[in-house]
Amino acid sequence: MKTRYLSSLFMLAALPLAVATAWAADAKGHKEGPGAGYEAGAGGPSGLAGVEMYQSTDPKAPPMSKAEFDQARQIYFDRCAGCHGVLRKGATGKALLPDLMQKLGSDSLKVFMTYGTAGGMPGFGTSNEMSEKEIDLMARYIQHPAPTPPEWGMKEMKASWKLLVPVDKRPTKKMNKLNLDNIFSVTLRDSGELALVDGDSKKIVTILKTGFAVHISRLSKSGRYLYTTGRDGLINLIDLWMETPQTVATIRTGSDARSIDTSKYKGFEDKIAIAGSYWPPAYVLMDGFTLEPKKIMSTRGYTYDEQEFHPEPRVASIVSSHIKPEFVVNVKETGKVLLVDYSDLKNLKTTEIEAERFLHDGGWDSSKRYFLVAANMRNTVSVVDTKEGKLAANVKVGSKPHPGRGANWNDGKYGPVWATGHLGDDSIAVIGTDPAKHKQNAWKVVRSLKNHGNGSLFIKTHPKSANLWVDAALSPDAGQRQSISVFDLKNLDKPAQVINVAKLAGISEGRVTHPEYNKAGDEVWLSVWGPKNGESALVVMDDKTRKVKAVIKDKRLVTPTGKFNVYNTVNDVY
Ligand code: DHE
Repeated sequence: MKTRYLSSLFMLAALPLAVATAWAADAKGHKEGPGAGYEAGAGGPSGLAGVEMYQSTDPKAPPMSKAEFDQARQIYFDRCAGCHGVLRKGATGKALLPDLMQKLGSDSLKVFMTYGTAGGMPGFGTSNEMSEKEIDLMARYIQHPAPTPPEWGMKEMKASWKLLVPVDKRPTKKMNKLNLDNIFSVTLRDSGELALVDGDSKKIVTILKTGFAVHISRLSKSGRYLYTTGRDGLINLIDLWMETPQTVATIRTGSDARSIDTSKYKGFEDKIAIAGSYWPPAYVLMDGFTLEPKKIMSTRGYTYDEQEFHPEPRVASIVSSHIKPEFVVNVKETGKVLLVDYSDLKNLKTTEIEAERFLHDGGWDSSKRYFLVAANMRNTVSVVDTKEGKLAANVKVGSKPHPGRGANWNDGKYGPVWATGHLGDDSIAVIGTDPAKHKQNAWKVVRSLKNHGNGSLFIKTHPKSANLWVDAALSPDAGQRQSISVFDLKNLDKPAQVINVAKLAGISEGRVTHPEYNKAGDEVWLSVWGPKNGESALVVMDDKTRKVKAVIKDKRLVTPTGKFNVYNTVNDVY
């Protein structure tokens, strides 16, 4: 790692000074350390990679054939777009616009791609992720104008929409004997599937085909319908009442997507679904029972702070309010949180809240009035007061907060709190969340706990538990990423117990991630996320004893990552 940084610094010295300085300064926007590799696009194939696009060429740039352009375009969307943006106007990484790229020239660009940058851009050559030939191709590609992927409007959505089982052909009562509240919906990332696992018997109920690399599962208010979104924007609507749960409708809402949720407010239960897209930058409101698209809303616009136009502000997390007919939509690049009132789709009202740029994932506080969302590249957690419809606070935390949905508990000293781990350091920020009864602690980091490693993705507890479970799934240290920290919430001055869960499951290569409780709150389920062609497992830990209760291994469990317990997801218990 050190050698890579040193070599790239050395190479930087060989560039024209002004250009190299500008580049090095901008490179600070890139990822550093344990989070490297966890960026949109770098995290998995993008839905845009296979999309045909128009090749426009710049005569000042080195030539490319159509076949080379198509290959480079695919590599760009799989590996680069997450940081640099679809249109290369820069997102968390630097803008890669043709005039500057031509100034840098092919040789320098090849150096950056091969060795990475001091600011944290991965060395695609040194890590063998790209061959010399591919690096040459990419160096030429980014000197030409960026192709624009097709937009995806109502016509395309409607054409992709499949109502496989109409509502009147669905069961009128639950047709299986499953305890639906305790079903776990498990993402099988690299097989483009979803496993439904019975939390009581620990047996796989069924495996369903989905979009590729499904990102999240969310549940309708009644708990009957399960929604998933693939990175390719394919939404599956699954009816859990069927004898064997099955997909009853699908639609593609875009070509690159991460978020989905459904209406939970009284009178609107199950009725409206919402999906967010990375491309095109938009969200769409749909019929919750059929996925028929009703209304598409673009998120293109101006950043909240500098008020610069951004052509592709991606939709990150979306949550559904329990106290109002509203969805909370977090727009990454502009740093705006939208409260979308779905009670009248024809006369849609949205409240636009200035929060912070690079919004990503987040969750409710225990009262479900405040939504806390990580602005990861700004080391901030933004707190939105959904009752008042305004920003409550921007709280400075550690390096690159990544909470998943976070964890809530009633702290003996500070009252109700919510916590997040970090990608960029080993701290866990504990934030006071009760301005009514604990005003002095509200929206302040009241405790900072020490995780067993950097690169934490997810943290979890349960109202019935006295434990807090925190992963370090992206730690560069193998032992750390295979382990989980367990803190005693009654005595947070005591260091965490660190458990190597992968070892307990007999898996030598794997990341331990995404703790999720069962409905009762007495078991914690963990994924041992192994290689695509290797072994993975789900490990069920007894929350009280912190001992293994069950190891679920099955050759169908390919790269399990996120797990969503039906009851806890419906009710936002975390
Ligand atoms: Fe995620 C949540 C985006 C990579 C597993 N991820 C989210 C959310 C967003 C997001 C916007 C919040 C959704 C919501 O609540 O509505 N994730 C991204 C990316 O852009 C990124 C960095 C790169 C990419 O190309 O997708 C990325 N994510 C990953 C992974 O590599 C993970 C670890 C493994 C995987 O399955 O792909 C991963 N992300 C998850 C999980 C959640 C999630 C399990 C839901 C957490 C929860 O408990 O709600």
